[in-house]
Amino acid sequence: MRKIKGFYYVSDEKYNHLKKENIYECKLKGTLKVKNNKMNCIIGDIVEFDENEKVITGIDERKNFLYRPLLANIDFIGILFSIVSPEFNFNVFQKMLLNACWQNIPAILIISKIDLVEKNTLDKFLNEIKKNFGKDFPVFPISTEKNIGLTKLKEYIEGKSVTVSGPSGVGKSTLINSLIGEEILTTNEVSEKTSRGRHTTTESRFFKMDINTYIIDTPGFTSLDFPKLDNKKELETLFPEFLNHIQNCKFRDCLHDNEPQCGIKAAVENNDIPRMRYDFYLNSLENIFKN
Ligand SMILES: Nc1nc2c(ncn2[C@@H]2O[C@H](COP(=O)(O)OP(=O)(O)OP(=O)(O)O)[C@@H](O)[C@H]2O)c(=O)[nH]1
Ligand SMILES: [Mg+2]
Ligand SMILES: [Zn+2]
Repeated sequence: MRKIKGFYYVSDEKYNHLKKENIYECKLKGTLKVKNNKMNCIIGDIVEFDENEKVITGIDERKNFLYRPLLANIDFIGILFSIVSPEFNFNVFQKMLLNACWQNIPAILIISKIDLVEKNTLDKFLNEIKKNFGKDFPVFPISTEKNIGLTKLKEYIEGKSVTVSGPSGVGKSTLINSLIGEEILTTNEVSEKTSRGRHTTTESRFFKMDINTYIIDTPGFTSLDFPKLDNKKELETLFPEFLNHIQNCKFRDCLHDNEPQCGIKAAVENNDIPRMRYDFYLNSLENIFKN
């Protein structure tokens, strides 16, 4: 659930719904330690442990893991942005989406602070999202301030482990406090001068929201890397909306950049692929090796 200075906080709830959850402060067994390896045991790992000795003795194979923040066994990435204060950023959002797609973890978009805008501003914004990311992409507009949208979000994540990720100050910790119904996490106002958050949260931490439902608070990031890909051709696989048009490219190794008779560029011209997505693709193409 949590890791602090060499101690691992293990919950016994997941396999033991009947009795009250216990949290054990454990050390990691020596044989499980590979020197200086952050991957030895990470938040979200399913572990075997000795209740009396308070030692983790085994770690189950991970279903998946995320690098930044380092987490295991996540069902969804909840990408959280506020609509304003700080302002929504399409570029950063797409970068997060790209990373989620690369790690093969489904993403949902949670839009917070909708109490701060007029209804038609929100509607316009939601249309923009639909237009660029498809009508089936799950979007949850919420306000913790006015208690809007929280029930719907809760229903959607029931029985899952969801991480809440996004820039500083968008309301990640506030949302988690609302969802678990307790003021456990510290939150902080956005700076008036810069409209940015203050990096209040500094650790990733699992919270039990309900039976088998976990929500993970994470620190707001300052910068986000592009995925590290082996070759440029791989990038198109992270843009699912390109899939049906790639067969129309004349060249099999087409990168959809300067090549003639490109199916992707044709689809952009026909408005079958949103220009915003194509522009972001080109931007990524330039950056996937520059890590
Ligand atoms: N008006 C309004 N304010 C909100 C809402 N959600 C969060 N806030 C405010 O936004 C500010 C930042 O919230 P936090 O929860 O600390 O943000 P965070 O994303 O956890 O930030 P870091 O921990 O720095 O990454 C706080 O002052 C919250 O009260 C909302 O739905 N409406
Ligand atoms: Mg926080
Ligand atoms: Zn092409």
